[in-house]
Amino acid sequence: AHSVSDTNSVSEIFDPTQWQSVAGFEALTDVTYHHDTSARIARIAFNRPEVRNAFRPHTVDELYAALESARTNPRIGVVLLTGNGPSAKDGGWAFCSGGDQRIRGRDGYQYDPTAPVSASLPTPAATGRLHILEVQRLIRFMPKVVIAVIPGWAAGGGHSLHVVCDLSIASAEHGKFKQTDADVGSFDAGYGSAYFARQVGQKAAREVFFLAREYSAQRALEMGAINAVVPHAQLEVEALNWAREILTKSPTAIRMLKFAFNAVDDGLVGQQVFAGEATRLAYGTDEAVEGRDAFLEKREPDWAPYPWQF
Ligand code: S0N
Repeated sequence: AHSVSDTNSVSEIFDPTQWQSVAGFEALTDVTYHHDTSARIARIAFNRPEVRNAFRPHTVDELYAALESARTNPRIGVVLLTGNGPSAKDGGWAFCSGGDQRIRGRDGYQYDPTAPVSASLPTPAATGRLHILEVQRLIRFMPKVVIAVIPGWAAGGGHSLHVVCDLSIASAEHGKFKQTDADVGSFDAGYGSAYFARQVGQKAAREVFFLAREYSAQRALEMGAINAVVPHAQLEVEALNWAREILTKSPTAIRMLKFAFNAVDDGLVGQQVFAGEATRLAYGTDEAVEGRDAFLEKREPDWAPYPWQF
């Protein structure tokens, strides 16, 4: 066994033969970012196991940059979002425990003056940030499948992050869930709560938030909050299996299905995202090409070959 304090290791259940580092992202500190050997699956992991993978603003900047890289890479179809571990301090495992409460100020989370500065990341703000919500939107609206791979605690804003992922798989032995927002005077009033209630029902969601009790991976499965419970040692193997199976499907069908599932809860923004994909499909038809060409050739379009289908 090894811990992330060993320089050569990422996480105890990380298999280095399956992954390669991503050029330009080697200097990340709070997050690790890898592609699988086929460069079609991304693994992005919180890397602060000593604080149960709590995020500070710098963590969120790195997470956003890695997710954006995966989003804009046309080879990548699936993203595994996970947490490295265990903690070298006490052996505890975490997916993510939400915002780092040590640097929470009155206007959001403060940049840690000791956090590394990188030219490729935003300039640290003088004011507090709550930009984990920007990460939530990136996950929600990226046309790829994002799987939360939960090796330990998903608490607070970490619980919200797994909620917004498309699928969630948790460790049977160490996967634990707790929505602590009401314990620490915080509240995710968007996807973290209201969308969670869509997943598990109003009564269960209110119980999770109002009582803030710990619940197990098995209970999360029974509630419909996650998709599978897997033996801890097999967690990343199984996540890779799921990702590889998804990669055998049609990218366009998966993209349209993700945005269809989203649209019903996302209002006009959901419609806009789905409509953008419909426009992309329409651009590929001869009918749309005729409209463009007619304009460029300064003539009336000829729609005759295109029936009013029923
Ligand atoms: C995760 C818990 C339940 C684990 O308990 P356990 O196993 O007993 O470990 P501990 O001994 O408690 O922890 C080990 C060490 O890690 C530190 N630590 C853990 N979590 C944090 C944290 N979030 N911030 C800072 N430090 C943390 C412990 O202090 C301990 O350190 P040492 O060894 O030095 O004593 C348990 O740890 C726990 O309950 N953690 C806190 C969970 C929590 O309340 N998180 C914050 C909730 N709020 C948010 O996340 C808000 C996020 C946000 O930005 C937001 C803003 C607007 C709208 C929405 C959101 C959103 O996304 O929610």
